[in-house]
Amino acid sequence: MVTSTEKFSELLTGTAELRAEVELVVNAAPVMDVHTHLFPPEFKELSLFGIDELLTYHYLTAETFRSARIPYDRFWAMSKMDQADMVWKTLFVDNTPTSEAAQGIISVLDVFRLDTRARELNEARAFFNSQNLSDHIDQVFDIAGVSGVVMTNDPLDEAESRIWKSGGNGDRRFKSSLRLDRLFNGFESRSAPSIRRMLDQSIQLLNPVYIAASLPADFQYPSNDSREWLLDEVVLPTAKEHGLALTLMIGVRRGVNPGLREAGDGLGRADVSAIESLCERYRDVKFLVTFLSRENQHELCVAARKFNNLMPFGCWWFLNNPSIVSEITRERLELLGTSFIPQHSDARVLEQLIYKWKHSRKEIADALADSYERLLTSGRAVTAEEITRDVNRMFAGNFADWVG
Ligand code: RAT
Ligand code: ZN
Repeated sequence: MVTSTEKFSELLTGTAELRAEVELVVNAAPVMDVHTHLFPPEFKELSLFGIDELLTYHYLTAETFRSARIPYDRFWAMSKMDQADMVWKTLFVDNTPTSEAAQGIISVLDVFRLDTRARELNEARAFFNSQNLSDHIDQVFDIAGVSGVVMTNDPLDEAESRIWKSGGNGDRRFKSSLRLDRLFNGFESRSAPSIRRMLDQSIQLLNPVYIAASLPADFQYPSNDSREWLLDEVVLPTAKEHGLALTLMIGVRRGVNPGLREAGDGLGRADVSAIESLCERYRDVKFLVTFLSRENQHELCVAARKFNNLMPFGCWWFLNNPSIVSEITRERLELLGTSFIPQHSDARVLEQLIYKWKHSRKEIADALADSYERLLTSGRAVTAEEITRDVNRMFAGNFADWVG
């Protein structure tokens, strides 16, 4: 009789069984979502869920303005429900929802067996309004196969700060991170000791898994500017002292069209050598890095081959489309083996976890299956056990390694 352990370590020599196994493992593997904008219910109005929040996601409002010729001010003056109705009518009733963000809505409605061709949102609203939030979080995490999410926490945000001081987050699945955009992008200027104090206090209060910042496409290091000063004098010494990794998200051009509000940011190609210089100068700090421009992806892989304190992660924002996720994942598998974090969701609204992970898992499984198939053709078969080991490494292990 063949035992299940023997079956697990059996060589998968047929392509059909190999591909089926990869799909099974990738779909079942719990994933640690290393960058989101989600919050647990204690954070009240910051904890977003339901159809109106899903439809007013900035990825979708930007698309709506391309088809509905409505002045920006008129749209922003509308209530959230009216905005959601307009997005629905424009992108889902008057047009076919082919974009990734629009297809995401369809995937979410479909999972909950809601009418994906409805003309009105009544049924969907009634469904989401009837959910108990904490049960709903459990259900969504379960469907998405997400074991935990990293929040984006701004230590200089007053509303957030009040919540942290009055008990903060009770749900261990929501990990915190210290996001320092206001300091890095010049909205707050303070002396080094004052920033140090603020960071030390925030680290004590929030217990973050990493320190983070998003940076513009023209970010340079070294550069003799305030960002270099902040990195050298405050942030990297703090990261070192507390044993925290530094997460850098590079390539955003904020406010390209301010009329679009949150949807108005663009992107630009950045200089990857800035990351090489940081990794070289701070060999004892671990860096998690993602670039927003498709053109930077290959250079990031090459930089990671040179510096083993550099962990590329995710297909960020405008890159989170199936064709590009597929391309980047293949490039990374070919250049880095399994030593990278293939994806993060960047979810702002709870149920986005469902579609973002469903869609990404498909691309990751296909890329991985092709890779094992090539290996088979070259003369080496893999086992189910090895597939599970590889997927667990990419979905959780690499991050655990980085954040301790
Ligand atoms: O992807 C997004 O939702 C963007 O608006 C940003 O939040 C980006 O992910 C960021 O963290 O700056
Ligand atoms: Zn984000």
